[in-house]
Amino acid sequence: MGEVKLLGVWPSPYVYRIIWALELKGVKYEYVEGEFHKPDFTDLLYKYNPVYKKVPVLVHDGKPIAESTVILEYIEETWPYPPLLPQDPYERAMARFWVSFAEEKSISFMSFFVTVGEEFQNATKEVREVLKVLEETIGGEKYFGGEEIGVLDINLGWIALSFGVIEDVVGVEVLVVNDFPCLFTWVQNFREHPAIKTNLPSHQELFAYYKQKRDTIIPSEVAS
Ligand SMILES: N[C@@H](CCC(=O)N[C@@H](CS)C(=O)NCC(=O)O)C(=O)O
Repeated sequence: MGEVKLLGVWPSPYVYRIIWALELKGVKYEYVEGEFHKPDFTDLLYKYNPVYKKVPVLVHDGKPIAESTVILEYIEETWPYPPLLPQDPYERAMARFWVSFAEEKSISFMSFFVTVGEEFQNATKEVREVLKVLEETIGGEKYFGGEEIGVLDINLGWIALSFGVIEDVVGVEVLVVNDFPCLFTWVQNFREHPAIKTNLPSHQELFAYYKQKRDTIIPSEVAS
């Protein structure tokens, strides 16, 4: 298996993607959790990811790989079982298509978190549209990957990880059971999976983190 190290910071949703994938595949790894203001950590990060200087970075036998979607592909090729991508080439292409869709649309969720007024109304509308597409895509399946967690589940896992917290911080609920019953069930299924549920931060900790983050971006007199 070789030596596997993961560089991350708490509570990065991109880092969680890699934690979940490694856990699902039973890969033994050392998690190096750091903070961006600590030089010991940033020296290491800049050495391993000089282009973007972002986490996650996976270091396999001394060789660094950056960018969560690239790391997920590497993990899938290096430790193929249990698979995160379907065996059928067309189904694989479709899984990659939806990963690309999810990556592109994640910007709307960011706007939902950091805007007010008309911009916020537009972002909320966009988030609803994206959720509607995802609702139709998952339909009655347990996971986006079918009976097992697949690459799209991992990619979208941040919704199960933190979107509920973000809604609480913003004070607006969008992903509600009446509007998105299949996605709502998926959030529960995903969070309940044994490899995931032991690797999720608490709602309370995340709330404090996101509240503080939003307060620094949007002054309270603007937010109210
Ligand atoms: N596209 C990257 C995004 C990673 C990312 O944005 N990581 C954040 C933490 S959540 C980061 O390292 N930011 C660097 C900084 O804040 O200095 C990926 O998928 O890995």
